[in-house]
Amino acid sequence: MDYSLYLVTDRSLSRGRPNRDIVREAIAGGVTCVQLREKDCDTRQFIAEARELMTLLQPAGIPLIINDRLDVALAVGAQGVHLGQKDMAIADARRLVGPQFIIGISAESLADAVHAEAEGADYIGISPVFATATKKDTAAPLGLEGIRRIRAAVDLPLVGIGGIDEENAAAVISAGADGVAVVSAIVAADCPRTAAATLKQRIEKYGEKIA
Ligand code: TZP
Ligand code: MG
Repeated sequence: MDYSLYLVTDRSLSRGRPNRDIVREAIAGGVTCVQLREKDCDTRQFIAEARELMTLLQPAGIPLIINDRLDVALAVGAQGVHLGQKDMAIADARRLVGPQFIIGISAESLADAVHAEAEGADYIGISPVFATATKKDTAAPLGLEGIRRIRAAVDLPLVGIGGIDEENAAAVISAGADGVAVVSAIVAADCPRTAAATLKQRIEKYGEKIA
């Protein structure tokens, strides 16, 4: 599983462009994972959005992760679900799916991250790394130091989220994250394809330095 450039959708930030357009461009720019995040739509539309993204992502071999809704993920054959601290517990989710299904969780503290690993999560979203206007109810930013501390305590893949852009993406990786998850840096960009490609370049450049 390659979490290095992880796009999280948000239709309210896409300047009227549908998810399919953003995701098509992001694939061309090199995203390695996509999460469909819908905070404001009914179940039937959520499933329709997810199916549409599956038709784009499957041929590209890129996994689709569904935010919050395990039922939606299962209905469309998505590869995983992303859960928050108040969503279904990992152990409960795992009872409903096989071992291949990806369960990611947002950790808002070192304790959350350690607990997520013990419970059997497949990856951890470190949330938020920096302050962000995209999500209103975030915990206090964990910063690069928070990534370092979590990296030292858990072996799971770590994905930083919150306020990440092309200027700070390499620092997030260099602090120990396996990937960066972004909303506005791609979704709200004039050209989501170029934005994804630039982020990818920043991340890969760091990879070369430590290789
Ligand atoms: N979870 C923690 S921060 C965040 C989510 C979904 C929003 C990140 O958005 P952006 O625009 O990349 O800062
Ligand atoms: Mg949630």
